[in-house]
Formats: sequence, C-alpha cells, structure tokens
Amino acid sequence: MSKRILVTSALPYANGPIHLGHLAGAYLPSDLYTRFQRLNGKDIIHISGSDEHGVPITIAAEKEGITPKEVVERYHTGNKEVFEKFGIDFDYYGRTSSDTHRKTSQDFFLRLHEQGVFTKKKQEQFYDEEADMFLPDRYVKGTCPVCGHPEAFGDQCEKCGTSLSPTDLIDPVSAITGNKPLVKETEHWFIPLGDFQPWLKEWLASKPDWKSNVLGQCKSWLDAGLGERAVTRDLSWGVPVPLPEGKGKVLYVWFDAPIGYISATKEWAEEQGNPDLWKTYWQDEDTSLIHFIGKDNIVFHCIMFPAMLKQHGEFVVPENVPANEFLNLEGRKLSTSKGWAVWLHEYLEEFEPDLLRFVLGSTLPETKDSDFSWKDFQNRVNSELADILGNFVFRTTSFTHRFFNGEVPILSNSSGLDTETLEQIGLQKKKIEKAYNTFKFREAIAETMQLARIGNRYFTETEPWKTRKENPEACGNTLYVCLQICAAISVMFQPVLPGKMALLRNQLGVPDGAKWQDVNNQLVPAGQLIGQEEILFKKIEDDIVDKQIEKLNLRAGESTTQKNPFPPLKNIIQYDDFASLDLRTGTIIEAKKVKKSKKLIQIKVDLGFEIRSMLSGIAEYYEAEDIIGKKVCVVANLAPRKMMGIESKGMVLMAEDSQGVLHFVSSEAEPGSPIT
Ligand code: B3M
Ligand code: ZN
Repeated sequence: MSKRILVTSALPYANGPIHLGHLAGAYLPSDLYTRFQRLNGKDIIHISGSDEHGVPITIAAEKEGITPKEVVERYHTGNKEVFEKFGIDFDYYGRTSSDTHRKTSQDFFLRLHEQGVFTKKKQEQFYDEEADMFLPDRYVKGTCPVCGHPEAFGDQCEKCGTSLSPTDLIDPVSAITGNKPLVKETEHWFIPLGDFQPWLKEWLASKPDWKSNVLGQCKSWLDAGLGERAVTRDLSWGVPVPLPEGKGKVLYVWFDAPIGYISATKEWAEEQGNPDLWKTYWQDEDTSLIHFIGKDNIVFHCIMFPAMLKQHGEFVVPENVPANEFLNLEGRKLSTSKGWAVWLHEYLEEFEPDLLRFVLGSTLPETKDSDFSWKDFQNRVNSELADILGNFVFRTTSFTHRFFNGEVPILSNSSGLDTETLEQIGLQKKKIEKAYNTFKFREAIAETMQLARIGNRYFTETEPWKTRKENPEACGNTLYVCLQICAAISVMFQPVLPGKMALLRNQLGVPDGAKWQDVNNQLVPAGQLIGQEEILFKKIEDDIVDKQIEKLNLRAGESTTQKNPFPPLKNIIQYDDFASLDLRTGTIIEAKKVKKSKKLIQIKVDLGFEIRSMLSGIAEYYEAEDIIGKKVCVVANLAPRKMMGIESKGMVLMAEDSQGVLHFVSSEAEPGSPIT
C-alpha cells in the first residue's frame, strides 16, 4: 500500500441538483472509502467539484432561458451544500470555471501541443444556420445507428450506451431549432488515442484486480481499436483554446474536466497555506490515485485521462477506477426529465443522512445495476438499523444503567462463550477492513452489521435478566462483552453512520479520535461510566414512506401530463416519399443474440419469397428464443447496413412506448404481403 491516497469523485455537471443516482454511482462509495482510510490513519485527500463546462450546461441554459454562468451559479453552491449536509467528506470541492482551472487546463493543453502530440485537422461538422453555430455533441439529436433509439445524442446514445459522433446519427436534427443541420468545414485539434493503445493495453493488463465491469468496458474499447478524438470544440462557453489560431474555440469538456481534479487539488493546497502540496499528491510515485465514477465515465477515466497524464509526463496515473453501475428507482430507470428521481435536498427535508447512507451503501450497484425503493428503505431502517443495531445498543446500555449503575462491569471468570464472542470483534474487523480495501462496501457494511447480530444473539443466549440474580458475575461478563461490541461498532460503523456513531461514542465514552487501530475488545474499560440509554434509530411508519411514493408518482405523472412523453411529429412528407418505402409482413424463423452486443439480436425473417437476415436492437426486451415465430412488419428495401461486423438487410418495425420499451408491430397477413 502506498504512502498516500488521492481520491477523486467525478465532477458532477452543475446543471441540476444531486439525486440518489449520483450518490450511488460515485459519491457515497468515495466517501465510505475516504472515511475508512482516514480512520485507518492513512494520508488521504478527497477531491471533487462542479463540472461547469460542456454542452450539458449550455443546453440547460437555453432550456431555462438564462446564461450558462447563471446555470452554474445556481447549482454549484447548492450541490456543494447538499453534499456537506449529507456528510460527504470532501477536502475540497472546486469548480471548473475557476481561474486556477483555466490556467491549469490551458497549460496542460499547451504542453501536449508543444510535445507535438495533437494533430490539427479540417473536419466536416454539423452547423445550424438559424442558430448560427456549429453543433457539437449533444447539440445534435437523431436515431442511434446501433439500437435505433430515436432520441440519441451526438456524443452518446443513452439507451444503449454507445459512444457516437454527431455524424453517426441517422436523421440528425439540431437540438436548438429542430432544423436539419448543414455540413460545414471547421478545424480542430485531435489526440491520437491509437498511439497510446500499446501502453494502455500493457498498463491495464497490470491491473487484474480491477472490477470486472471496468476491465470489460476497457477491453471492448481496445478491441475495437482507439482512434483519434477531438479535444477542441466550436463553442463560446468553456476554457478558451490557448493558441492564436484557436480563437472562438474552447477545450472539449472531457479534456478539461478531469484536469479539474488537479486544479481543485491546487486550490486545496493554497488553502492549506502550502501551495506546492498538490504536487505531492499528483507527482510523487508513492501516491495511489483512485477515481470514483459511474459506469458512463469509464472510457474517459481509464483511457483518455490516463493517456493525457502519461503523455504529460509529470503525473501519476490511476491506481484504480472502481466504477459503479447504475441505480434504478422503484424498478424503473432514473430520469430527471421525467421526474423519476429522488433529490437529495428533498430527502434531507424528511430524513436523517445516516439512514440513506446505510440503505444505499447496503445496495450499491457495485457489480450490476441495483434498485432503490422506499419500501426497501423502510424495511432496512426498521429491521436492521432499529431492530438489530439500535436494539442491541439500547438493551445493553439500559441494562447497564438499571443493574450496574451505568458502570462498565469487570470481566472475571469468563466463560468460553464470553471469550469467543469478544474474539469476534477482531475477526469481523479483519473482514471489514479487507472489504473496504477492495472497494466492496456492501460487504463492509454487512459485516459490520453482523457484529451487532452476534452481540444480540449472545445477549439473548446468556440471559442476563436471569443471571442477574442467579450469577451476578456471569451477568457482569455479559454486559462487559456487549459494551465492548457496542464500542467497537461505534468506531467501525463510523464511515457509514458518521452522525449516529458520534452520538454512540459520546454515550459510551469512546474517544472521538479513536482510530481503526484502536478497535480491540477492551475499548471501554471496566469502571467507566456510560451515558443514559437513547433510541438511536426510530422506526419509519408506513404513512411516511407512502407519502414519498405518492410524491414520486405525482411528479412523474405531472411531468408526463405536462409533457408529451413521445417525440414530436416529424415534418410532413409527400405520398411519394411514403410509397418509396417497401414495407412487408414476415415471420421470424431464427433468432440469436449477437455476441458482445447488449442490444442486438440477429434474426432471419421469412418474407414468403425469401429469407432475410436482419439485426434488431431489442435484446434488452426480448430473449432470442422467445421471438421465434413472431409475426412482424419490416422495411424490406432499406439499404443493407453493417453493425458489429454483421450485415443487416432490412429493419423490423418496433413501437416504442413511453417507458422506452419496444413492442413488435404485427400483421396476420401471410408473409411477404406489402403494407400499403
Ligand atoms: N461531468 C459527467 C457526469 O457528471 C461529468 C464527469 C466529469 S468527471 C471529470 O456524469
Ligand atoms: Zn443506441
């Protein structure tokens, strides 16, 4: 293990408030890790901040009718505050609109430029004449060439996750005016990621212990071959390109945002009164750099940013990137625009932070997508925090007060069970620290809770209410053991339940500065006076969570009544346009999932007069074997297209409902019948 750790959490775009999806992806895991390592006596700093550039900001500004600057002012401060209230333990929360950041990212760009890394190339790009601007990234919308999603963005299809260029889209339109964009020539700087491929491959091969979801994504990027990536954009909002010929252009947001980690560390060092301190964390080889992110940011943190750091030459590269998958909400994909989200500031109006820290921490999407539901929240709070942990602490402390004047009894003539139970503290401690060190936070939490279960079982088995009269010495031993377990928990549960465990330490007289190393089976000495019993966790009543579910449904309902959930109608076409389509009925006679593709199923359709092979982006909704025999309608004269190296001759028609689920369009007419 290295001498020091630098933890970063993805810089959230300052274009909206923080919700549960953010927390589950990056910020709760990074906080649990940081708090554990701090407790463990490590030299560690935790850096994050607002990502204030890029198209997500400018589009939000256009939607709200305000300037990009106003958007980031609105959300930066609010987000910083809500993280603080939730107990996310950042050492510094910066922002990419700062002067330090502008200078740091421009210097970075210039250094790579001077090293001759970039190629400068003319490129055809979409242009919106009415808005009088180029249309990078999300300024273009259209149909995804991979899965057929009609609302894909120019940089990524949010449905199938494919990373795209605006020109990949089918039927592209400007996101500002809805116009069909023109193509115009412009010039940009590109980083040839392909040149870094051999190094990246070797470097990633030296990280076999990384999470498999992360390595899997990296591998598929490398297998597909890394190309060039433009690092500049034609926009007015962002870090200006620091070259005379770059006038009117800014750095691509994914070039400047990760450098934001460095700029924020510089500002932190400044604040510490030691302006060079940032170098120790970024440039000394004895640092472990760890990026906490959600899965949609993997390529940038495992390929692009490491390549930039490596090329620059003065920085360490990441030691680990423990990216999480996504969090769903009540079984549905989280969507802020559809009102299907729980915002952290709203949560905090009703509940304490520690409850959510525990529940979300216990269900983090560490290896696959996971789900948050209000009923599960209630269940876990009631049956684990209240019934197990809270109850154990309460029965132990109240018993000590009633029968031992609130003093920790002495341990004498302990039984085998007493000793074994005390030893569990050390055994659990080992399991918990291993889980934290390997980014398995769900496991760390479950193993900590396990200690409270062990304590509860032991309390019940030793029956102190009986031994109190029959064998006071044994009764004292029971309470001694239980108090030691409570004390150990008050330190070991601190990363997850910082507020509640501070109360518990105070109650038991465990020093607030107790470290992980101090946890043993005699944390509270015999004779020590403990505070009065208190209820640590109150149970949540049904009506409280019902209200939350209602609120969620209401908001989602409002947003669908206000907003048509379907895409707007396309422009009017002439009959001839329609007549040029050759639509036919058919029957699926063979289907198999395309290897390595999440979306695609390769099918053979009987058109009566011939058998056609096609690809369809429906694997998320249908199993290949279930669709054999389905009657379908197809576009039979669509020019053949290749996807994932397989040719598709035609397209199966699907209807996409408001939830984004695809349904077949069928006809009973015999295969081959023209649809007119
Ligand atoms: N702002 C994307 C996101 O919020 C982006 C992360 C930047 S990390 C350097 O998911
Ligand atoms: Zn797609």
